[in-house]
Amino acid sequence: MSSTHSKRVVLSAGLAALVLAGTAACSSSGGSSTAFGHKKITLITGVKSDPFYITMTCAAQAEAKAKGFDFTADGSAQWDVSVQRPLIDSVAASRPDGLMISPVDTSALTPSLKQIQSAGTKVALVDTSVTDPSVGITRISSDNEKGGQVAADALAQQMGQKGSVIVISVKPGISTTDARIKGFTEEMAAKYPGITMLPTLYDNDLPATAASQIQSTLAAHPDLGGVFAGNTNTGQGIATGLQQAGRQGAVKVAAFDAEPDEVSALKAGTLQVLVAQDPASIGTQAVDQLAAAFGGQPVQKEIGTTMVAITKDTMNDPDVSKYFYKAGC
Ligand code: T6T
Repeated sequence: MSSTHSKRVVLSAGLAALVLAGTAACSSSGGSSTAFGHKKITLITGVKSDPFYITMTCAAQAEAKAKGFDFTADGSAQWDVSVQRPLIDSVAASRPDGLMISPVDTSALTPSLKQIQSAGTKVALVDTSVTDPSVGITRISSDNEKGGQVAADALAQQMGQKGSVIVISVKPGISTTDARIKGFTEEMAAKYPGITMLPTLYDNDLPATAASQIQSTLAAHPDLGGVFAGNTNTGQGIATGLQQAGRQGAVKVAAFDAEPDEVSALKAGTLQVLVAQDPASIGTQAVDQLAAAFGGQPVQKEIGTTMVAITKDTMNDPDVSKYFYKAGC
């Protein structure tokens, strides 16, 4: 299996909307389904209602249809191992030719995934991954650590490189959000001595919890200068909490993702920076890599996809707004 993982940094026009372009898949042309027989792909996402995963699902579904594959998608109702496990167990029973999955934990589900892989299903890890390197013929995601660094630089600029900052994210043990926090905190420590980091908080992917946490933080630290939100629901909750506290705009926020509520909060000035990913490309490229595997073609072990740091000044640029997530296909 070839393994290339290269990135290009492209600064778009206008205020620095930083585009981290991913690698391009080197999968085969794919060919028609007759070349592979009638293949079946199942997608299990982290949270079914999440616009990041809805955008990924829509793109994967379109690519699978174009290649003549059967395609089914499902996802957890919430970010929880006990909720995702039954979905994985049902895949073990149905034995699709390909499984695309965003595991909600870096290790708890690995035995089930190895069993599915051993039974002949080709596994593509999309967005999140697991620690065990033997799982997955391909791993496709943003460079989340780099995304955390980009968020730190953008937030520090918004804050005038001084003041206190808090990170609020989902829960420990998620490969993507853990990497973002690592990139963010290390960048802040290395480059911004005038910025003080408060202890990280976790909201279990619940906006109401994030809203409550940011208000409690403001009560304890009235001079709070900035917040890093690790994903969509956290960004939504922080925007709500700041509005409820009357501190929107005064406390600067960099949030990962670009789902509709976050985009609205960016436009309203409640959030200042969004680090958008390209879930559509993750979904499309995962289908392409599975098609290559079905056809005995080379498969790319790791693929990094694009991220775009967006501000209110750049959000109306079509080359930027094309990264906004969908709430439906
Ligand atoms: O940020 C994305 C995804 O990359 C992450 O793994 C989990 O949260 C999201 O789905 C957004 O809610």
